[in-house]
Amino acid sequence: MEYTINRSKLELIRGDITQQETDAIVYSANSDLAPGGGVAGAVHRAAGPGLWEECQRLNGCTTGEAKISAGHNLKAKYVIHTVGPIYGNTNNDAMFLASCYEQSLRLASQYKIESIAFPSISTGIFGYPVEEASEIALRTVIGFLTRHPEIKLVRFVLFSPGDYKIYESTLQEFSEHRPDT
Ligand code: AR6
Repeated sequence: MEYTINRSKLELIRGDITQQETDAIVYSANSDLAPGGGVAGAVHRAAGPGLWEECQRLNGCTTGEAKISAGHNLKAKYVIHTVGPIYGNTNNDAMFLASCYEQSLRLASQYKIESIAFPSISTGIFGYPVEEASEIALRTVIGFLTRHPEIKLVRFVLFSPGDYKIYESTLQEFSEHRPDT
């Protein structure tokens, strides 16, 4: 599914984030940026050991923050590492989750990245309900693209068909209620 914001494109696909040819890919990291399970493990495996070597010089990452590194063996030139909230740990889950997307996009803009792919942050091991998370993710990205035309493409890469459907229906709802239509 596609949604346009001025001249930028927001895209939803089913797939594997490690295979994306966007300028940057984002993944949900732990605070040490160490290879873990889930999407973090997949990204570190595909990027090779050089990614973990570089990560050890980045001074970790706090919840809601984002760091950037090279893409190493990935097709993407950059990897953006962001730490999502563990659902239910604080009263500010939504704020931290929005911050992950916002901080990642700010880094993209600083590094002149024009295309970027995101997984569904916090909705695996960290337990964030996908419906709620999809609203926050899509709203934050649409808001950013409205203000930052220099980012040409944001792609959400959903791993499971169920997650894809949920993101699709959230985006469908947003497009039915967009102010300019
Ligand atoms: N491509 C796209 N999405 C993927 C892929 C992939 N290759 N693999 C999994 N997903 P999770 P979290 C989806 O658990 O909840 C790690 O150990 C997955 O289906 O990876 O943010 C980190 O080190 C789910 O929808 O991340 C952290 O400690 C989504 O990615 C912690 O887990 C996120 O699932 C982060 O937990």
